Amino acid sequence: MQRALIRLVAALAKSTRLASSILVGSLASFAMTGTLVAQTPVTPSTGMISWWPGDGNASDIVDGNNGTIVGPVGFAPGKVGLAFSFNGTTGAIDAGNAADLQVSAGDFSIEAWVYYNSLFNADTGVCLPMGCDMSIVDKMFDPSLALANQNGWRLMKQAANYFLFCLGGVNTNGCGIAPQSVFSPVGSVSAGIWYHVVAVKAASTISLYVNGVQAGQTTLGGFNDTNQADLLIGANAVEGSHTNGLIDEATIYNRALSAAEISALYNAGSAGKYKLTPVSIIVKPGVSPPVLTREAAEEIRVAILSNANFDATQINSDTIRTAGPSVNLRGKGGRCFPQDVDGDGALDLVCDVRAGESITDGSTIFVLEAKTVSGQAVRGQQEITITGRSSDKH
Ligand SMILES: [Ca+2]
Repeated sequence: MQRALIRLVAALAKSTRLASSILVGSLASFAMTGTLVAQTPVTPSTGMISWWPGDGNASDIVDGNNGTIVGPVGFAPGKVGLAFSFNGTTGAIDAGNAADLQVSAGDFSIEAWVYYNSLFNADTGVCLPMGCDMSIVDKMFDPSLALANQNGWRLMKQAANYFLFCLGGVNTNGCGIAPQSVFSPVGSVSAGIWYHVVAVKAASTISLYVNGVQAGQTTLGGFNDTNQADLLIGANAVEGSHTNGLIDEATIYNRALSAAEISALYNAGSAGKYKLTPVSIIVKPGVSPPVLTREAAEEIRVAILSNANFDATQINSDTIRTAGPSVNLRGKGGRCFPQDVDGDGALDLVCDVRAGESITDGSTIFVLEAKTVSGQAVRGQQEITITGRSSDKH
C-alpha cells in the first residue's frame, strides 16, 4: 500500500514541487496511521488486589496498599502514562505487608511492564559479566538464613538477563532451578525495550509470561513463605537487586490469570487497563453488620451509593460483577432499582446480584465492579461475614 502511495505521490509531484511536498506529508501520515492497531484499555481482570500505576505517586488505586517511596525513585514517561524510575543504585517502592498481599498460599499473579536503561546496576554481589540481578516485584526476605531466597517470592531479571519467577526454597535457594523457579531463556532480556511480564502461581504450577506469551512453566514443588517481607517494587530487601530503569503498572491479583487474559493485557499496550473509580457500597442495606448465610449469599442485595461526583443510577446493570476472593458472581448483571439508601437526597442504585459460583465461609471482602453507561469503571468493596448453610443436607 505504501509503495502505491509513493507512486501516486511521484506522479502528482510532476505538477508542482510545492503540492507534492504537502501531499507527501499528508499521505505519509495517512499511511502511518493506517498501519497502527487501535489500542483500547482492557477491562481489569477480577481478583485484582493492588495496582500501582506509578503515575506520579506510589498510590495503590485498588485497595489502599499505598507504596512508600524509599530513596531516589522518580517518575518518567512509561508504558502507560508515567512509570516509576529507578537509578540502579538505591531506591524502591515499599508497599507494606497487608494481609491481602500475603497471597502465596493460594493462587496469585503479578503483572508489570519493565524497561531497562542498562542491564547493570551499582550492586556488587549479584552481578555477572553480562548483567546484574534486578527485582521487579519482590516479597522475599530472609536475613536470618545463611542462603538467600528461602522465604517469600520474587519476579525479577536475573543477572544472566532472563526473567525469573521464584518462591522461597525449603532449606535451599529457591531462585535457581525447578521446582520453585520458572524462567525465560538466558540472555533474552535487553536494555532499551519495554517488556510485559506476568508471573502466575496456580494450584500445582508456576508460569512466566513475557509479552503475552508463555515463556516457561513448571510443576511447583514445596516452597517456604512465612509472609514476613514487605512487597517491594524495584529492589530486594536483602540483596539490593536494584532496577536500573522503569517499572510501570505493577499489579497483583489473588488468582491465576489465564493465558487469554494475559494476552489481552499485553495487547492493550499503552492504553493499559481501565482505571477503576472507587465507590461506596453497602451489602444488605439496612442490616448491620452484613452477615450472610451461604444460602442467602446466592442472591445478594447491594446498594451502590451516589456522591457529589458520581451518579450510581448511571450504572449499566449488565456490567455488574462481583470480584472478591470468595464471592464470585454466577452469570452477569443484576436486577437494579434506584433508591436513596443513605438519606443524602441523591438516588443510589440497589441491585440484587446473583452469586454462588464460589462462596466460602468466614470473613471476606465482597467486591463489586461495574461500568456506567458512559464506560466509567467503578469498584466498591465491603467486609462481610458468610456463615454455613443453615439447613445443609449435603
Ligand atoms: Ca503508569
